[in-house]
Amino acid sequence: MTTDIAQVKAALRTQRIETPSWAYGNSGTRFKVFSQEGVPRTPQEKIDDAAQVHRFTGVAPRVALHIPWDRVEDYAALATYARDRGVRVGAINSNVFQDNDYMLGSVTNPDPAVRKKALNHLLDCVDIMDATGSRDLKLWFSDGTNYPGQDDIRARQDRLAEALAAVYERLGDEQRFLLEYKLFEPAFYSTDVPDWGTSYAHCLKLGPKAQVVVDTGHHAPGTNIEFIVAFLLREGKLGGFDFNSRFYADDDLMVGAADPFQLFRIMHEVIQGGGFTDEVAFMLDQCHNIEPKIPGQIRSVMNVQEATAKALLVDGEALRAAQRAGDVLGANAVFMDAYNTDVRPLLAELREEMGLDPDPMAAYARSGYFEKIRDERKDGQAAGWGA
Ligand code: PSV
Ligand code: MN
Ligand code: MN
Repeated sequence: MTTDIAQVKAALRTQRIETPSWAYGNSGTRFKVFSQEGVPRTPQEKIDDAAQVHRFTGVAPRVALHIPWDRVEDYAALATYARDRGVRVGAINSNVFQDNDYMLGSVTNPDPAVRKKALNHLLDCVDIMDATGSRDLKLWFSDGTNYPGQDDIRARQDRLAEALAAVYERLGDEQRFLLEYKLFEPAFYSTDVPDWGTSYAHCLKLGPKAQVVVDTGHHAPGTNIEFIVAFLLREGKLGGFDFNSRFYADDDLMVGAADPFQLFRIMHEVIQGGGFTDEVAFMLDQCHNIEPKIPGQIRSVMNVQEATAKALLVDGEALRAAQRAGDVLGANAVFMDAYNTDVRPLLAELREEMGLDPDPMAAYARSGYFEKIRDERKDGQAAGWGA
């Protein structure tokens, strides 16, 4: 392999992986939300936990907020709180799916009053971005229908376009929105933003501040996600990722747990397509229903790093030569060589060079942080999936 290891390490040092505030609180399924000891009681405590993930990995300096789960009086003060702990507030995630008014949809609801309420929330989120200095507004809509004939599919697209245009209009010069798609759930017949094509079409019409976000858990089984990534990057429309694993549907499991090879293929397209920059937000979106929260995030961050390191190890020159020569097996061998490399020693070495413990999981376990929060946080939990 002729890849320059120093260059690989330099690139890995620049990687930024954002963790979601909602990962630190209790979560579960519709059958049961399991309570864990030591979960945060406030947005500030979620930030404290996110800061631990950064402390042990060195590559997770941002934490995404979810509004209103992370509602506070003073968002600028919350951003300062985060900075004082060595992290920054990342993307602002809107929530127009947990209110009775939204039973038939939010921005696509047939009732104009409900649409207005939803839009106002989205605009409020941009106000919050102004206060926190966040660049990205992440929009995920649970909107859709359950039965054929329930509503006019096309009219719902018109309503969606109207809301998105109003949000776009409100964005500042340095701000963007990332429109997330999801195949189904909670709507079971039609979903208003079900796939990348729908998201892309809306974003394309609006302009460069509207970008598509790829949640790796939101596709039909067997979907070639790396193709979507390559296509969107080529069009300058890939705003970021919500990384998580899925076995069946939107399982929100640890990144790279279900299919590390897929994660590698995605990262290969990111690197090939010039997407390994801050223009593409590498975010995690997962909920640890049964595993401990902070170590779950650390594991996911490490899994993204491992996939990235392997993708950086692909010998580009050899790959292109084999591709040009039509050497199918040769090209595939170059690709697989990189994937089959054990990059853990390289990452351990890199961490030591960065002044970190080579084993973030063990270092966190030894740190005593869990024992501290378990003892301190006895009364309740913050808002989130589980509250
Ligand atoms: C629901 O599927 C979801 O997991 C979406 O992926 C959002 O990004 C996330 O919730 C937070 O709103
Ligand atoms: Mn998501
Ligand atoms: Mn999801």
